Amino acid sequence: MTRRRQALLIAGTALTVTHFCSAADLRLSIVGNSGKPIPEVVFIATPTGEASASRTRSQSGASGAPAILDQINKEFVPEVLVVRVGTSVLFPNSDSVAHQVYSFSPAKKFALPLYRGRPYPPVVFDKAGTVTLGCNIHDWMVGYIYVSETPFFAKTESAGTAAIDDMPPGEYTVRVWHPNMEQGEETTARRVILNADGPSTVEWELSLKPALRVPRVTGSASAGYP
Ligand SMILES: [Cu+2]
Repeated sequence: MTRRRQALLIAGTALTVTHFCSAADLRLSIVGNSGKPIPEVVFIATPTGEASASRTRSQSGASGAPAILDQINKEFVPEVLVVRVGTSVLFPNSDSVAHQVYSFSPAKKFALPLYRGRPYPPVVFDKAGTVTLGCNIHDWMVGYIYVSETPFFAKTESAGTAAIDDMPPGEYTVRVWHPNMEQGEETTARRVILNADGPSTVEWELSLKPALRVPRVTGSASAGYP
């Protein structure tokens, strides 16, 4: 059976989940084919049916505080940031060298000037989708902003786990995204029924492609740049 067919079968399966205490929390665990946990995986839960209706009142858009995507040691930190649609993101530069951040992604095209420190206002991410960031000075720098249409999102930590707490009970479509995953994001979709009587745990296995990164330039080869 091909991997794609397997993924489609998974997508069509309503999940049976385990409930053990009093909050409606959703927990996610992601491992690769070798069983190793995968960090930096975005986890999106979209309410459907009753969960969707009960959520309408409290969905007031993104919170006011901007999210931060820093530049440290000539890398984006974090490499993957997930925000609700409408969120402002600040791009401070914590390095002594200047960076020039840009994106050509349809969900948000922008280009900041060459700068050090924190001189520019935040960028508002007003359309759902994935945004790939680059730096015009350092070709190897790559970062991602996942702009979520729902407020129910999380990102896995180094142990490959993530959690979304205090969710309204009901039915959700849950999907995952990672910049190097082999299958398409939509093929990861699963239906999850979340009951009020306890957290639900969903486990996934995800295949990643090797990350194709431009090698870092070090030493004298980069000496001419600001
Ligand atoms: Cu740079």
